[in-house]
Amino acid sequence: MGFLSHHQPWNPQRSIPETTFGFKPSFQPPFRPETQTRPSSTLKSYTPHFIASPFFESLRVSGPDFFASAQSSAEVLNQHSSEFSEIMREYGNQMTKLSERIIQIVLMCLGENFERKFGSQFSNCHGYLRIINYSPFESMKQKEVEGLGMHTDMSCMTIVYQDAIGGLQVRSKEGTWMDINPCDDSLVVNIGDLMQAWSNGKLRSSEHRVVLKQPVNRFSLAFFWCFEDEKLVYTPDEVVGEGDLRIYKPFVCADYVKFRENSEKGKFEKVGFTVKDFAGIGD
Ligand SMILES: O=C(O)CCC(=O)C(=O)O
Repeated sequence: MGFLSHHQPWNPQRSIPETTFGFKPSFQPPFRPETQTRPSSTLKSYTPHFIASPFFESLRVSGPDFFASAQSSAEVLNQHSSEFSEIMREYGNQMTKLSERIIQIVLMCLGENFERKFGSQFSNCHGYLRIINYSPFESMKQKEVEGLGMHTDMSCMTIVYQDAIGGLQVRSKEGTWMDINPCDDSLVVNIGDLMQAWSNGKLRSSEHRVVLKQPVNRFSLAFFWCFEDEKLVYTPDEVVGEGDLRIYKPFVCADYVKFRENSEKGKFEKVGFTVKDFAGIGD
């Protein structure tokens, strides 16, 4: 299990961006050069072009107070009213609730009564949003470009909204790239590295990437749901299962996040090493 699609029962007359944001956010001009002179708190939440790829830029809005976080970053998006921050609060809170619900279902699938036994392990999880803008590439030079390179997410779980442009791809166990086509009123749910380690590999953190095939702006909004920093990530014996071997060493969540951020393989926090490199036992 890695990627799945969640059909959201929103108002069918309105698309997800309209329903969730009240408008389709305008990223043109997205994050302007004046950003360079903004206070460091704003800059920290902004990932400019040429870190993940020449086309990718993003803004982080963190929970649990999504409103306050959005307020401190709103200027970068040229959003001066509090409407933007209110929408981020609503969206962040809804995604938190949805993550809690999905994790209960995932635990139920892992074993009988597991949601009751282990639900508390996820009760201190927190989430953050990444508002992502992919800029158009020069179609005269290339037919398609990599907007975001292959990576796994650090989170327990990620919920992605993508606009109608498409480009998200997931790698199968066999190594084939599959398109995750945009679908009205649907969100993509992806298991992340923390959950792969916690489940002793029973849930797979899928490798994915974004390939831009049209020379137009692409917008996505990802919600990353993660363990608290101080959490010791350790698979309970029942989850490992009788006769099965433990394939991850216990580790503190924040240490893994630091490992990813400092990884030399890629400058962007998510590209490069995975939890297997960090805490895997054996091959
Ligand atoms: O832009 C997308 O559709 C996916 C983004 C993503 O994979 C990520 O931010 O980790």
